[in-house]
Amino acid sequence: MERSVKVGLLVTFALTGLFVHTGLSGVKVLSKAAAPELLSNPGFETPVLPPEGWALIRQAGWQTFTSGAADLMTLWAGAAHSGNQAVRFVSHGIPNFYQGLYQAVPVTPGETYHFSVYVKNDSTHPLKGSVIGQLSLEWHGTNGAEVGRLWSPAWGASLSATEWTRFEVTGAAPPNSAKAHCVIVEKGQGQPVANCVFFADDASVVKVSEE
Ligand SMILES: [Ca+2]
Repeated sequence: MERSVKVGLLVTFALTGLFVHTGLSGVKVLSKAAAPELLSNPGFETPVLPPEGWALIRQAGWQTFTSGAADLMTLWAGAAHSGNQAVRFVSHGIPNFYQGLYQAVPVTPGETYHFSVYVKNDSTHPLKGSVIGQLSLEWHGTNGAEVGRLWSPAWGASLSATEWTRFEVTGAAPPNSAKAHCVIVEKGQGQPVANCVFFADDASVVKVSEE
């Protein structure tokens, strides 16, 4: 019974964002007030790029992965949600390609975690075809094996190029999980177009406390 109540709360929570449910007497209240940031370099401000410069994202504390093609993710000083830098993802035209970056953070089973990022389309090289981006929370056990995965909604060709849009995914760490890979991934799917660009900035992972 307690389990079903909690699931209902999490659904509401995911739909409405981080609001306090004062109307539900006797139910645990969720809040991220003062929750410490679990990511390092969440705003991609390190290392500071030289004028007209660029750097691979793996120089900035994030791990990268690809489907085999070249890594086309770099730190970028030409767009930022805050500070001066963001990450620039450039697409391949290779069907079903993917590339992404992640950080692993320790988690406690049963605790709820909230992962978000701001993304923006590039007005001069916007996303086209089937290219999308997405967040995932991948739960891993103490032996490293994945024990579950949650996805955010995806962004694609309709993503705004004038305003930053926040995407998020929230969920409870499952039994036997020890860490979460917090992933920002780009996927080509069936009909990707090469050289499409989106930017990502101000990622955040926090444990949602119960007050
Ligand atoms: Ca930034």
